Amino acid sequence: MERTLLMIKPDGVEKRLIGRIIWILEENGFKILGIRSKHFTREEAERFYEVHRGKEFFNSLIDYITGGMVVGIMVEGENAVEKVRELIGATDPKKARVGTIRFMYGESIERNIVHASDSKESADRELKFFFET
Ligand code: FUP
Repeated sequence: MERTLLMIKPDGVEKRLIGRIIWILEENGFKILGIRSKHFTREEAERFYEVHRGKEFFNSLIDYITGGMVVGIMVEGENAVEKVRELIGATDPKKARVGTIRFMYGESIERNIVHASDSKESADRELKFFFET
């Protein structure tokens, strides 16, 4: 069994998609081990997205992610990291596979509704922003 973080971003919360996204996870056989909402400080958001520091979209990304509440969901299942990434779809909703969360609800590469950890190492690191793991 593997654990990963799915985070609903401020636009997902704004669009009232929390329940629907949890439903999609459960419907796909995942177990929800924890749910926590929070408002990222700038410092936390910069640490969360530290791999993108220095890129041209970094400041805009930090403005967006600190602009409202986010919801962290601890998800458990077999190959959860890879499978949850498949469920959310490509970063750019225009390129996301039909039926994925970003295809259905994402507006742009930045306002793309959700985040999910891209490796076991990222999952361990990112879960700590929401849960005492
Ligand atoms: P993902 O792992 O699919 O969330 O994508 P990345 O780690 O590549 O990007 C993280 C976030 O940075 C995206 F969700 C949105 C933002 N981003 C942009 O705003 N512009 C870009 O060109 C790439 C990423």
